Amino acid sequence: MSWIDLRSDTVTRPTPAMRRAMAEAEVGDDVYGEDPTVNRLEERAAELLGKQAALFVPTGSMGNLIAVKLHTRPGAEIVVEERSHIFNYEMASAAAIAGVICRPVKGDEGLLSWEMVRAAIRHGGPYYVTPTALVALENSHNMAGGAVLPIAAAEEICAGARALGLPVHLDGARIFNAAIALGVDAADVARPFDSVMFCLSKGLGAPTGSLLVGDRDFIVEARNWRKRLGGGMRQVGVLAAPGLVALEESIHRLHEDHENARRLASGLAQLHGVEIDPEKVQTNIVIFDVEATGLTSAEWSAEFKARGILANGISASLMRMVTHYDVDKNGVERALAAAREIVER
Ligand code: TLP
Repeated sequence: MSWIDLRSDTVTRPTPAMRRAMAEAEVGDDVYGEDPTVNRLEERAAELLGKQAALFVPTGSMGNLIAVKLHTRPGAEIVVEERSHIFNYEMASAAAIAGVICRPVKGDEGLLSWEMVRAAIRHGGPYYVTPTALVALENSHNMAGGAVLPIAAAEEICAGARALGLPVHLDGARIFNAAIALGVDAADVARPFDSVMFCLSKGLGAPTGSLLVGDRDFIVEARNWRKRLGGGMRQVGVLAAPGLVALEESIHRLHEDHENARRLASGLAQLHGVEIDPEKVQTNIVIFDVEATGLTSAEWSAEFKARGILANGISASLMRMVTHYDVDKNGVERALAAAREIVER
């Protein structure tokens, strides 16, 4: 059976061009700053995001952790959206390694406003203990169905936070998806933020790697923290090379994933007991509620799997499907046909 894998856009495999680039990559010892391919990737990432400098990190989680660590001191709090990746999926690294706690705030369908953030900011003092040190946003917002935060809202939050002396980090794992949905450049999405992390290994299709971008001094310190976390990676040009291909080629086809996600959502919305508003699908993530079908998400996953479709539940009643370049229109139709069978079983 040929599988249609909609569990995540992390499952994408390197393209032939990426594999060639890996084989041919010029390399050196990156801990000495001598890997020319890594250096080119970092320069290109900074340029695309409109920041001074960038650091290649093995994962998005490490990029977020380094940012949290650098913007805070132990004993502080960071304001995040309640479904954010930093709060839910990073093994509490903010607490375990940076020594801060997350103050989760419920956004409107995942999207925070300055009013919501401001209400969660705390100034410390003998009773009102933990002071806020950082605000961290996510765009697109993975577990809010790939929702996109408009530029004006991001600007307002960043300006408000800055006026209170607080930096703002962006978990931009899928910043290029957000930029396409907004019809702007990634640099426009990144502009108001002090630091941004984005991933090469999601819809862009590179086998691994993320970039942390920000001011030059911030990135110098970030490099020290990457080393401290065991992330001095030596001849890692073989991994940076597919990242360069991703930045040249993959960005230009992400809109296809968004079209496929909308097609998927519209088809699912027709099915009895499946709840989703296709109008709200802005990028490549489709989250739908299956409670009214009488099956749990685990049962849906099993039923899908029996029909060659891979998709995970993200709660007892919510399923997530993520489109990417290994799933074409036919794959979407196969997933919809399977969903139809499950509902009509
Ligand atoms: N997301 C993964 C899972 O961890 C949930 C996925 O399948 O979507 N920020 C965001 C918004 C992410 O979605 C992810 C990964 C990360 C950070 C972490 O990236 P990695 O996996 O490279 O550490």
